[in-house]
Amino acid sequence: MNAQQVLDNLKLRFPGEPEYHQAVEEVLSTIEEEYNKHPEFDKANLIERLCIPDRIYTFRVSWQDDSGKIQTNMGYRVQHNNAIGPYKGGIRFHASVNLGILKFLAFEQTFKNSLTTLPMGGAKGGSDFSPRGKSNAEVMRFCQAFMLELTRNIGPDVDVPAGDIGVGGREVGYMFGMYKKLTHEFSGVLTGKGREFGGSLIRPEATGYGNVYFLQEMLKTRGLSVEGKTVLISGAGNVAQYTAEKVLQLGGKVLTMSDSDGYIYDPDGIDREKLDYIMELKNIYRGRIREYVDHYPTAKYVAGQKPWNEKADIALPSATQNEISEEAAQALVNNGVIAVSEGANMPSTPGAIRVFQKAKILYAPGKAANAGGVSVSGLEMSQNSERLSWTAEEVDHRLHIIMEDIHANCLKYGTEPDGYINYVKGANIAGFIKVAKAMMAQGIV
Ligand code: NDP
Ligand code: 2IT
Repeated sequence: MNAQQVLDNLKLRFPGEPEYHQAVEEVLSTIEEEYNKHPEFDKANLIERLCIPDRIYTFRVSWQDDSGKIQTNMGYRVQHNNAIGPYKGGIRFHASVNLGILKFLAFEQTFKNSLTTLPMGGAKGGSDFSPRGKSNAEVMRFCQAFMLELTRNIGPDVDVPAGDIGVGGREVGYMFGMYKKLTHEFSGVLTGKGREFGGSLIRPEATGYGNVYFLQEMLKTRGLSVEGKTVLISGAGNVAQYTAEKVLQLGGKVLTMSDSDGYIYDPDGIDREKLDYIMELKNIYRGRIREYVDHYPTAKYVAGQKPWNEKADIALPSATQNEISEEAAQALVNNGVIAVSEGANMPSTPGAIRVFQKAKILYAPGKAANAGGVSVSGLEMSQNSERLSWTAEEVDHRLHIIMEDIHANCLKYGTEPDGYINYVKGANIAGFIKVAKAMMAQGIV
């Protein structure tokens, strides 16, 4: 294959989906050489079959708001690839959601899930519904209306959704309830469930913890550790919160957290008590991060900005895609950052990645570093199948091993002649090979 030709062709066929094009370009540019070692792949047009989703469901969701008005939103499920297992991936509820964004996420998920060592294909779904400012009753009615349509396309052996931006335990619970009501079936059709009805211990923590375990592995390659390091975190949601928790446990100092309106910087560090405040603020009161400075006046709130101009040793982007521009990456590097590990999906723009790699800092792409979330989802599926639940220690131990394995695989395929580890290349090739072999074995389908 000629990666540029394949990409140009996809852009022509699927215009107006820049995030999808961006994700495909990053993968194709790093796997081209490996792919071309296997002429049988090209004969089977493996590359187009791997880049274009297996199928996409699009539907209208109608629901009634508290004032009695009937609202409509769009709902989607992108089933990208099920060569190595049932479709698996989160659901995002956010005003910015569109098909191009979900196609990028489903594409990435396919490689990420392959890296986890567990048998899961790739998918993603969501809606342009924004839970922000909605009452609990509105969120429930929306989740029910969304599931009314999605039910027929998913199943514990078909496609197993979970959370993502705007979808946490509350939303998964409402969707699970509706699925159960419609199908008369109690199954492991969603992951990230409440622990009382089949949810795995450590699933809420898994993405953030997993990212920090991956960071530890990266730091070890340079004889370093998290202890004593200053850390910038973006976001204040699920991933950001448990990233901060693990950094604190390991003796790091968290300086920032953010939401889509701005960021807070606490020069004394966000300690355990302050993190508890943020968790309560975000998870129970669904408040805004700016409220932090009312409680802790020695901290500052910077409206409309991202935290990347602050000086720190480590950056852990945990909010959303393309949140680190090339200029922001340069600012981080100029300020002496030693490691960037992505909790979010594709938070660094292509220009930012080039800056990190040119500076030869430790840089891990989301599909490797944030794979802990979906890994524990996979472990939740196993527990549901055997109708058992494992202890928190058992799940955390397995998560740790999985993150170490992913790191080892990145090393295997991404170590360059000068010893620099190109984690983007390593993750893409390792994720690709397994899916490619499975697809070849299964014929043209
Ligand atoms: P949450 O909804 O819990 O939190 C999202 C956080 O990011 C919020 O603080 C939110 O602020 C902020 N944010 C969302 N959209 C934007 C935006 N457009 N610009 C700036 N800030 C934004 O989501 P998660 O923590 O679950 O997800 C965060 C990232 O991690 C996403 O990229 C997701 O795909 C990825 N991820 C999540 C996994 C999971 O298990 N949950 C697994 C792997 C990756 P606000 O409140 O203002 O919207
Ligand atoms: O991006 C992701 O990996 C997730 N949102 C988690 C997916 C899952 O199925 O747990």
